[in-house]
Amino acid sequence: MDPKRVRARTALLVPLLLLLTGCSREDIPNFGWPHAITPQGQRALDLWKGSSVAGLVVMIAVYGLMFWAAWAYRKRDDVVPAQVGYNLPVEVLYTVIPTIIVAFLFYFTARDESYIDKLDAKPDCTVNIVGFQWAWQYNYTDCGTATGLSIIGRPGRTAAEGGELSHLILPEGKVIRFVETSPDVIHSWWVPDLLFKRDVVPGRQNTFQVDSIKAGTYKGRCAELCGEFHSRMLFTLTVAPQSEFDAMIAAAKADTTSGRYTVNGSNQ
Ligand SMILES: [Cu+2]
Repeated sequence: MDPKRVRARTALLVPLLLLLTGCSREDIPNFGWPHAITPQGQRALDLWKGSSVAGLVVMIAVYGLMFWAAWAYRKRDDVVPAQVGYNLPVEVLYTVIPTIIVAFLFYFTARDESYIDKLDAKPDCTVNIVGFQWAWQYNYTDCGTATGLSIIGRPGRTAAEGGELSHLILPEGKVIRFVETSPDVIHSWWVPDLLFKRDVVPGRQNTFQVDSIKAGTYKGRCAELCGEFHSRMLFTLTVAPQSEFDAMIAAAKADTTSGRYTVNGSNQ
C-alpha cells in the first residue's frame, strides 16, 4: 500500500481507538467506575484507583526502560557488542521488585476484602434476596416496621403476561445485611452502583453487608447467565430516608390487590 495512505489511515485510527472507548471526562478520576454509594463501595473504588495508578507507574517505568535501552544501545558502527550470558544484579532486581509490588497489592486487597466481607452481629435491617428463574423476591426477615413484608417479582416477558420487575426499598444510612438464596440455579445479584456483586447459589446462603447506603434510585440486574430469560431479571433499588421508607413500607403492606406484596407469606 502507498505509504501516504498508510500514514493517513494510522492518523485516523489512533484517535478513533482512543475516543471510541466511550469514556467521558468525568470517568477519568475513577478510572471508569461510578461513584460509590456505600462505605464498602468506597473501599473497592479506592483499591481500584490505587491498583490502576500502580499499573500506570509500572507501565511508564517498563516502557521508559525499553525505549531508553533501544535508544542508548542502538547500532552506531559495525563493532560487535560485548557478548554476556547473564547479569546477576539486574536479574536479582527484576525478581525482587515485582515480588515487592505483588506483596503490596496483596496486602491492600486482603485488607479491603476482609472489610467488605465483614458482618455486624446486629445489623439494622436484614433482607433475604431470593433469585429464581427469572425474577427476584425480597423478604424483610428482620427490618423494623418492614419485618414480614415480601416484595414479589414475577417472571414474564411483559406486564400483560403477568411479568413484574421487583422493586426493593431500603432505608438510608442503615447497616443492611443481605442473605441470598436460590431455589433453582446460580444467579448473581448486582447493583452496579454498589460496586459489588455476589452470586446467589442454590443450597447455600450467601451474605454480605453495607454499612449505609446513600439515598437514590439505582438499577440492578442478574449478572450470572441463568437461563432463557436471564436478561429480564432486572430490578430497581430505591434508598430513602427512614420516614419516607416507613411510609413506602406502610403503603406496600396496605396493598392487598396488586399482587406485588405479601405479609408473612399471605396477601393479608
Ligand atoms: Cu438470574
